[in-house]
Amino acid sequence: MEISALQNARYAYTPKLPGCLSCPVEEITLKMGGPTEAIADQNELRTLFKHSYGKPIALCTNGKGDMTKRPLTAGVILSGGQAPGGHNVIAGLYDGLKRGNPGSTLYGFLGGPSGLLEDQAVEITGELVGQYRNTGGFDIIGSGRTKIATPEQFAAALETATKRGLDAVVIIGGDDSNTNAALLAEYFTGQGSPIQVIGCPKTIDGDLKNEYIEASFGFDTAVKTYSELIGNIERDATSAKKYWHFIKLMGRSASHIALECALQTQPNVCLISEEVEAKGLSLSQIVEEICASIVKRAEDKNNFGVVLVPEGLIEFVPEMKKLIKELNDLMAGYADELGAITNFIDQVYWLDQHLSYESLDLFKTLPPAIGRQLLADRDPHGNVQVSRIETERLLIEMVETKLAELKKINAYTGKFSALAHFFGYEGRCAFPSNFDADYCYSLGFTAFVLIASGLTGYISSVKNLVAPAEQWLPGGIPLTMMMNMEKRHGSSKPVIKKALVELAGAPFKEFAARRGNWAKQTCYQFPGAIQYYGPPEVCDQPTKTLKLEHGG
Ligand code: FBP
Repeated sequence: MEISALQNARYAYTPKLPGCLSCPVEEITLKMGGPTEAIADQNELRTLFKHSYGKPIALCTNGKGDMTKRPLTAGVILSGGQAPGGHNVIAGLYDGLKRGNPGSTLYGFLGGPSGLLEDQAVEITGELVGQYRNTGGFDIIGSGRTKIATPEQFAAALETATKRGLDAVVIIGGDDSNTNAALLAEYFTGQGSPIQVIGCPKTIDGDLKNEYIEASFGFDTAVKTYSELIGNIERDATSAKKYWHFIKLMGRSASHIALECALQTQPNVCLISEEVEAKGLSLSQIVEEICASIVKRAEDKNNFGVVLVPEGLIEFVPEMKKLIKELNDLMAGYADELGAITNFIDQVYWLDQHLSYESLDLFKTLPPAIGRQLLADRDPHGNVQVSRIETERLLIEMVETKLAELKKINAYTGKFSALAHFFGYEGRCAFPSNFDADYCYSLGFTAFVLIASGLTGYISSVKNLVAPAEQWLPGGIPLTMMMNMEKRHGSSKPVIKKALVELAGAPFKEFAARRGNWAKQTCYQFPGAIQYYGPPEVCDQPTKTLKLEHGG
């Protein structure tokens, strides 16, 4: 296979490690804090996690190390959507294990959690991992979205792990996958097994973060990739002056990606789902907000612009949320009956008799393509697959209608021609930025430290990320500390709390203070492509979100 010049160069890149991990492993030790509590619902969680609740926070430091020196056997799983840097987590884990004892073994379970359930794995060798260092993608072992939920699945996971003689399983995933890691750790211990479970925070969506997890890996590279593309489109728009570009950005529920891209590129409009929900905005009010910018810019003969739309927007519009909830319930409750109706017109006829009056009304006003998308299959967690709903096209249609009305009353005299884009997959497998390459390698290496120190039910954590890597603070956070109880599929379940955009947080406040200007004037910024080689101020900067959240 031919290899690109950049890929070759990236093989030679040595990821930076935090200072306290850049020494012989015998000198690494863990400093343990006091007992911890969950963020909410402590009593229920204490009962559900009898063996793993309340463990102390662990911080890596230097001293006389007490990690085991015996050869270890670990298994690693990549879970959920791809995120740049996953290969480096595996590389960091592999290098840590080998530095601890060259006789250690790492298995990679194939295709996500199902690889563990079905015992499908490969041994990760130095040669194999060498082909993937500092590269994007999850293709070294593949990923998947299987949820470990039933008693049989938990038993199958333990059977595979025991059969392979594993000391530990490392799950690299988002909030749902790390919830699974917590449940698996509790189950293994409850069954009397010494097999440890360690999680690693992954997702481009940026919604797995809290006081202890400053960022999920992949967010940095993904937002920089999208911002490059948005900046290019902005420059094209300014050159041609004839299109309004509506750009939907991945991120599932949270709008962190859209917000960061807005801070980097200064578009005319950026919708933030969390704000839409907080203000209870309807679809027509959102359309009015977009039209206000179009009308103002048209007064200056600027019949072009850029609108950023977060992927999960429609689930945050109260009227749409109600409709989606009703559809979810119907699709779950009448799966066979509704599944047997294949024709859209017949599906609408069926919905006529089952949806509430308001939801039916709304459903009928939506373009049929959107209606079809809303009736498409749910993901394994029962969620609408928002990446498949063309919200950007829905908004364009509604804006066109509104502008036509405004034209009739002479409130708008411009020209409106719109183009729709969706950026998601373009950023999930990019070569990790230096930040993600270093962060991921450090997360993987830290996972090894947690394993060799005998911990289970922890997530690998690296803090102080706005400082140079040398000053990063690696450690482990008990997973139960990040959990609360939430309603899922009608019953209360322990889950890691998803972090949505905080309207009182510094990134949103910065955006809110500046967007008025952007709506009327052309203030675009062009971040350009991710740079891997060059001065640190160009190559090693974290995101604006991270800097603003940490006082930068
Ligand atoms: P994770 O939360 O699993 O990291 O997934 C992130 C994501 O890219 C979302 O932004 C998007 O909605 C979803 O995956 C799409 O997933 P798929 O490609 O499996 O449909």
